[in-house]
Amino acid sequence: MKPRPTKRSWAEPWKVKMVEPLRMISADERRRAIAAAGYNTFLLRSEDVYIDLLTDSGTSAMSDQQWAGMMLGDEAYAGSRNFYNLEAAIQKYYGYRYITPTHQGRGAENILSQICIKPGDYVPGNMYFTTTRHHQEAAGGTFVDVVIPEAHDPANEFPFKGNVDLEALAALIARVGAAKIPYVCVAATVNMAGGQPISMANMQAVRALTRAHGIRIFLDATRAVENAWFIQQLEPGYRDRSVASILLEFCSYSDGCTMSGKKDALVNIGGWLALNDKDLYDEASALVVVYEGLHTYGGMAGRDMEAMARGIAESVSDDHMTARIGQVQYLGEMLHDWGVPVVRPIGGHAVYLDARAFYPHIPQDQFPAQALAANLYEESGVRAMERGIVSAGRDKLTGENHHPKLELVRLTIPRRVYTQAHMDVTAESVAAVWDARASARGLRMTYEPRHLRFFQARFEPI
Ligand code: PM9
Repeated sequence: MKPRPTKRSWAEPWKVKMVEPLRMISADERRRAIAAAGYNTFLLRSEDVYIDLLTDSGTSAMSDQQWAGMMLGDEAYAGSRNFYNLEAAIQKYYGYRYITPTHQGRGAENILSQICIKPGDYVPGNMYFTTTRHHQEAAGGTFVDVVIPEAHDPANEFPFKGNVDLEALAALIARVGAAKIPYVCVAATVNMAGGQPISMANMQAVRALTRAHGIRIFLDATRAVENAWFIQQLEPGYRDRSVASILLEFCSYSDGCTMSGKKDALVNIGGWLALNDKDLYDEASALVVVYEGLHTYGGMAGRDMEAMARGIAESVSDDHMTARIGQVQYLGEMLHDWGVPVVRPIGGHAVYLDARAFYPHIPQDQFPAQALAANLYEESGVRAMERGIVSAGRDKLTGENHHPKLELVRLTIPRRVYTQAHMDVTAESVAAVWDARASARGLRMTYEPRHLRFFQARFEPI
């Protein structure tokens, strides 16, 4: 008999009411499918995928309460009752004053960038995100990475690797002047660093520094509830506070946020832009009508706004967050225990494989993370996403490839969708690719789109 573990486990605070069958296609079919997709997992058909860990964006399972809310959609063009429910939920849980929905996160990023950034401005942030930086650059700004150096080291165990490097931010302000910095873009958690959180203490310090210079802070709140859970678990003084109260305090140190509701807010589509300044909001809502729709729907159906309002309330539940991040950590710790190189500590929404450590023989210009994601699909039907040199794109001035220190493959866990058994199968599939690492080959890019190339680029094996 094995010794009985003494731990007490968490379990999901829900049970399953409806299922969607999955299907695994044969190894031959997978080989053909990934070749036809140009070795880019974004270009696979979803019906050829067994376990889909491409993204946690828009892939959550909604609750019965959310589905019930869908039936209460008020599809009026203007002033839908669901907008007011959504506005009230954002005000209650995030604390911002003025809100306009957008079709998804990048819609909000576009509006914010256009109203705040002038050509020649600098936008510091705790690591780039693809769509965020794209809109900042399209508005004429230059993104400056001010995340702490630990964030660029996959093995570093620092618990708050999403923190802003205050000295680097102060140095930028001294170098270019506060007038050239329309705002600091703070992401919580930091996606490209491995879903790593930023601490409350660091956020307070960023607020103090920026206030002294009259610079605004806009939060990328896409996974701020997950960030609040990490603060509760890891930061002294927050263990007895609810995730909801931590979220509210965290947001209070910013002047507004962009949001992709497709992540934390447990919906399949939607986002918002929230601002505390009325004049800025007026400018934003004048642009929303150009790009998104009227300011009371911003590209969303009434029913989708209702689902998001209800999803926000569900997302801040402590039990939900414990199970959500618990599942991510279950997968990550299993791989780590088996000696598979993953970004440490395990982040909030995904487990990130360190492709440099997998394939030290493949130079970064031969796209090791892209190759690893393709190999994982071919091996097992598990779909992951490249987060390395392909995602990083090119320098907007020189046209040269960015060479990020982190060359990663992201196994992203949708919320309330897969079971521990799916995590076990995923871990075993990754381990099989790890065992076969010596024979892996790099890729050559055969088609490069002009914008956000990782979505549509095509490759062939070298
Ligand atoms: N994130 C993700 O898979 C969607 C596809 S990749 C662009 O991680 C942050 C931190 C995100 C994010 C999307 C957006 C954009 C903004 N900030 O996809 O436009 O992770 O709703 O949000 C994806 P939308």
